[in-house]
Amino acid sequence: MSGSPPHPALRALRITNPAQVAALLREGRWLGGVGYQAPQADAAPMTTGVGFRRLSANADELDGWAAGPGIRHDELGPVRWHTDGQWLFGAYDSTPEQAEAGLAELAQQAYTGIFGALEAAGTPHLVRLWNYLPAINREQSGLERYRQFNLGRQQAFLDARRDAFAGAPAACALGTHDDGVFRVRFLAGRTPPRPLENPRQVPAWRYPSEFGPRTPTFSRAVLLPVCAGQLTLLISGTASIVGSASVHPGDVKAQTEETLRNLEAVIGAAHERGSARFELPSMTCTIYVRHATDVEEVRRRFEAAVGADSHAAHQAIYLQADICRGDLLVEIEAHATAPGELA
Ligand code: 3EB
Repeated sequence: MSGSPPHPALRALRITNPAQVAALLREGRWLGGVGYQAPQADAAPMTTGVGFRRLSANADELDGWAAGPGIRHDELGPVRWHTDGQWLFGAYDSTPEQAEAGLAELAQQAYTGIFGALEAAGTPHLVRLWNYLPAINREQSGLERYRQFNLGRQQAFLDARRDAFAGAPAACALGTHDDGVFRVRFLAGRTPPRPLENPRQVPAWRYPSEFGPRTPTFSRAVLLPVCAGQLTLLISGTASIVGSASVHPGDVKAQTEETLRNLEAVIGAAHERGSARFELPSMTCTIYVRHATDVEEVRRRFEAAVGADSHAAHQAIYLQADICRGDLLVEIEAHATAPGELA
């Protein structure tokens, strides 16, 4: 890998001060990000908020990406993006009416549009996607809306001859209750990331059909060389699933502990695929809790695992969100960058 490090560097930032975004924009280094405040017109380009109920004081921070310099804006149909030619952060927003009508065809259209944008921009390789689905668990026309989304998403990957199974990007899919807009945010690059699976779980793209007619298109994590000698680990939304089954129904403590074991297992998988060393206490986490009343219990378990004084404990953002299976009460995603090379 040391022969051709990707340039320029990609940096993950948890932004506490909006002035940071303004400064990065002026320098041509702001790629984009996800904020968790109420949806509003972009405060800065590519930073539209997603309206979750915030359960921690730091939840007005935003998860952003910087690269460049020389970042430019472009758009194609309903997809818009920022790119420096090496890295790309993009956004798709439906109308509320489109999302209300159903998510199968809409997800297929959205992803087809995203793939077209990635080809046009010359950054074809998806790294990470963030999917925000209004009424994710609602049954509609005989199929739960999350399962509708899985149908359309997988079909778009197949139509575009992209890896819908092994080799899929990292992702999360959360349910929103804000303005009814189906949103997708995505990070892509000129070179493919290394996908990772969790040895405790069946790959999501191989789930049995009891979880829906088409399987979810995501890997448990990706390892991404972001500049010479640095790897970023992006762990997808991780929940209380062992094999393919949700475990500990109704028990938020046990679900949180199972989720933490799954995160450790994915970190272990990363250690087999690269020399970078990651540990959960120094990762940046976003924690989604289905019931706001569970947040203190989840926080207690999380802080017991990572240490109350750790980076992970201080940085964790807690949000109320619906999770893609009705029996899941908590989901945690995490990322970090560390020195190392792919194995
Ligand atoms: C799971 O493991 C929990 O459909 O993109 C986590 C991360 C989940 C991503 C997605 C779904 C997705 O199946 C749900």
